[in-house]
Amino acid sequence: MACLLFPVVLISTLIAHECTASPRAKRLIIDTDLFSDVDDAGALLLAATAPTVDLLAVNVNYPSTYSALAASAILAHYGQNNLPVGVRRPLTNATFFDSWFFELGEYTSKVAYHWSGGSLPWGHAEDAWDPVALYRKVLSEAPDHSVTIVSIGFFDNLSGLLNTSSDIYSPLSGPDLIATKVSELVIMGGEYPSGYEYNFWGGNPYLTAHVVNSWKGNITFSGYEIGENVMSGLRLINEGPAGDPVKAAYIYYGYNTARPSFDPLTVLYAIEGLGGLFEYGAEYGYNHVEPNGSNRWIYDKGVTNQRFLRLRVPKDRAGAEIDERLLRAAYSSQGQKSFTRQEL
Ligand SMILES: [Ca+2]
Repeated sequence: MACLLFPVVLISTLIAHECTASPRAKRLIIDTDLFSDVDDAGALLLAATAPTVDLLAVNVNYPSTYSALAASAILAHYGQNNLPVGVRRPLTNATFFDSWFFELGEYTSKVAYHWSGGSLPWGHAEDAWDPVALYRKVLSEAPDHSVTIVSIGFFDNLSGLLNTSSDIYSPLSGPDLIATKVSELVIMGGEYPSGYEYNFWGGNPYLTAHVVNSWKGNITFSGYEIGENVMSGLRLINEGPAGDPVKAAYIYYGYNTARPSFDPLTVLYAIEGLGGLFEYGAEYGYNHVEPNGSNRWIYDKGVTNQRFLRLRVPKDRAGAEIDERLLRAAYSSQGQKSFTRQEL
């Protein structure tokens, strides 16, 4: 890991000197649901502020106006004012209600309103890109084999990309454009070696199966069992900068409790690779998704382009690392933000 734990008191002075950019930025596209869990917000914070990342676009795979607007607001707060945001259609004004546990709160509409900004300010969700068109534009403009796509939600947008043919952006079909431009698809979803996980079944599981079972390039899977017990967010809540939108999101959503770290862990792998936190759970084989969204790892020695992750450190150590990263990332933006409407 390039950046390990530092006392919070040192953060503001160390940021300028630690985690300096590598010679080659990693080009990322994030595909997020940003709706029914808050860890997507933490993941966006990490991706938007990482000095080694060239964030190309964010696609939203949950069709709520507030999901798209909140993504834009969060990105703008961390200096990504012009980043293109796509969202799956048709849009609704759906807001999250925790009808499973009655313990979680809604955050996307509040973040979207109070931190309105970026390419989709409040009231302008319909101006968002079609996510499939945005994929094709951004991929066509990128150097070959240079883009990492991080999927931390559902699969509608990626399935749509696979179904495309030539257009104004590229003469290539979706699969050929992916083969030419994408270096790795990193997916938070499924359980390993087998299971039944929400990102795979909670949207349209047929589309999950379409993407996972037909994608030809490199895929790395971050399963439910990785993030489930890695808790994070409390330090951002307690020690984060006043007026930070992701700090607010964690407060609104979890009522001052830590949350599992599915998406921040997945983005951290996408940015830095195995580092000190991860190892691969299998040296060969591939993931297979059934039409109901359940999955299992097929140990086929003839397939080596897919992997799943395992933690190589205790869950508390991984949680502390994510907490430190979130805090450091939030403070790193202090010189960039233009305004906030709310002090927390
Ligand atoms: Ca998610």
